[in-house]
Amino acid sequence: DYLQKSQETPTSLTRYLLEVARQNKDMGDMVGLINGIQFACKKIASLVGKAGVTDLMGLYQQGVFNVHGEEQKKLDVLSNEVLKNALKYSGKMAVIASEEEDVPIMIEESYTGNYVVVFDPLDGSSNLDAGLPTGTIFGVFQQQFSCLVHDYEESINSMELACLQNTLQPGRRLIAAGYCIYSSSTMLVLSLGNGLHCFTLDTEVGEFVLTRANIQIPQRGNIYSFNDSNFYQWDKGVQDYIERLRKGTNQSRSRYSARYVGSLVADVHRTILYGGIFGYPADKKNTCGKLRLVYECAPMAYLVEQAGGKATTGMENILDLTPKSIHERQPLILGSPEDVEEFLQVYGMSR
Ligand code: AHM
Ligand code: MG
Repeated sequence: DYLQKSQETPTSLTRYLLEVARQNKDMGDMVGLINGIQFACKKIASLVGKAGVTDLMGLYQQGVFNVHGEEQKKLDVLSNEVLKNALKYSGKMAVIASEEEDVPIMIEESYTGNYVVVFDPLDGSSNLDAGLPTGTIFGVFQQQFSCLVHDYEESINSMELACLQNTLQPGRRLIAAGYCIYSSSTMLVLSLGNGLHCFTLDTEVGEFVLTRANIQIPQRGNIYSFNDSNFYQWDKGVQDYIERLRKGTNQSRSRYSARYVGSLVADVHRTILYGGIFGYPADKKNTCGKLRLVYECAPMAYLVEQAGGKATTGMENILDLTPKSIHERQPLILGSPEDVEEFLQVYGMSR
């Protein structure tokens, strides 16, 4: 059995994408785009993997802060460049928005296509120096407004406005999303709107290969993943819910385990595979939560829904929110459908 299995040709991501393009004639460009992203993820995986020996750990420039008021890591900056370049030369891009860029950027005219990609190139980078998991998150929209300058006299402002509007689309309009986790193995988890599929990097051949197709999140889990140190800063509804899980007075009458890496990609990946609930709610300090709607919450919500799960702010479905600004933050609660439903009930009672 083992011999037979090892001789079968596994489905590589490249082969999967070619098959998608063969079956859907209008997906050709999307396939080119995802190919660009998979190349960038391989490159970032390699950079992250040898960061300790190539002096890539630590800060980019001490005392220099990004748009979020945080000091960027060397690998934050590098990963952003790698992804930007891969997208640019895919020839399919119109606009990109990144956690590491102050404003959305229009891709050079010669390479202009129709897609808008929002991304966080290296999420959880505070974990890097300890060798803990990090990840890349991305979402793809269709361009809504042309950013091209047809008339040289047209003001630069209207071009910038079009760029911005393209990136402020509700998650419901995503046509693809994914994340890549850099951990004990590198996995690209992807949806083109047709279910959620996981591809693991086979480092010997340098290809992502399909390791889980049509992933379904368990209906209910027994793990909760919240930053517990914020407990006394949370709303009463969140506190009540977490206390039920700790005491075992919740609907399933079982005490939940706590797991929290502090790296969104790792915490969401585990939640999708094992079930349960992940949350970064609002608290007294972060009154809108911490995570960014455009390139963290919305793509993750899209992927969790593709696996049969749910994602909410506690008040609204994440995918229904129209962002007002590119770096807007929102509370994010996601996971197994029964767990998220129970959260909404308990949270709703306290409002
Ligand atoms: P980053 O984009 O600066 O890396 O921050 C996002 C990270 C997420 O990966 C993670 O879920 C969260 O911040 C953890 O925050 P905290 O340390 O407050 O629990
Ligand atoms: Mg991030």
